[in-house]
Amino acid sequence: METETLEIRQVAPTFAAEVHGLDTSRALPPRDVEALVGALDRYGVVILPKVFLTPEQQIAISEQLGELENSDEGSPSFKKLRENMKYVDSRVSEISNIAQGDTLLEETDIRRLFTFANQLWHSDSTFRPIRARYTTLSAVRLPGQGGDTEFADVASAYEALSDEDKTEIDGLLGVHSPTVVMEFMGATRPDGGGFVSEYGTQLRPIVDVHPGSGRKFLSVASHCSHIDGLPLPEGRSLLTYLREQATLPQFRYRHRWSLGDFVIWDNRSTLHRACRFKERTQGRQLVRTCIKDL
Ligand SMILES: O=C(O)CCC(=O)C(=O)O
Repeated sequence: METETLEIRQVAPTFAAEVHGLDTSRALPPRDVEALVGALDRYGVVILPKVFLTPEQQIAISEQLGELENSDEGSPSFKKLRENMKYVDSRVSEISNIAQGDTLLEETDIRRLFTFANQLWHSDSTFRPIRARYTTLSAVRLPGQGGDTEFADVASAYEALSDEDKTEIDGLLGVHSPTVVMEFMGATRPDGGGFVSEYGTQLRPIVDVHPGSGRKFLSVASHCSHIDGLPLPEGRSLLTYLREQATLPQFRYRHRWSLGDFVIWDNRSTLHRACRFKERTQGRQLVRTCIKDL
């Protein structure tokens, strides 16, 4: 498909597209921003192959899509984490297993926990009062093998549900909190106690509507702990089923990174997860921004 300025090539059966023709070296003109938002509404995941953005260029493009999350916001533990990170600007964060001094993270480094948690299907910041509308990642350093990012099209997955399933989940609210993921990952406080969420819990519809496309989508990120008003086991059983439906192979796209790739995704119409790699022996570093869903 060609818009006036961009060449768009869909890369998975139902969603995800490479976009060519954007001049990312400077601020985007308004018509390109509009075309980019239109592509995100339509494809959910937009890939700009090998554009090699600097963190400053990545911030500039991200800010054209909306207000950026501050990675410290509401979270003293994130602020502490950033003290060790290479990019100290709180508008970016790093997905990385590399420490200052270019060594791999120590076994006990808490950042490893976050990268393992990213291997669960999720949608960014659903546990915060304001979820992330978009996330951007730039590939700075990649392992020899693995370390892909996988995406799922949760709008097409919703549409493929049976009418009976659609009726059953209509109007249900999911309860989101980082605690469910952190407990699953075995996170503990330094004193050995259990993980305590700094965000409380957020209620979000299990079936939401995307304002850009008008399509319904399944909101079943791993941070959705249970279903409001349903007994815990019943709600978790339903969530497990819906996550399976949302991530069936026909609704997936797997991004095999090349250095310099810049990927933007819409956290409403997609789920994503990091794929495993040999993180004890190989380095992987991506620069990340998150745009608030205001
Ligand atoms: O590391 C990846 O491939 C995915 C990162 C991720 O899950 C995130 O940025 O939320």
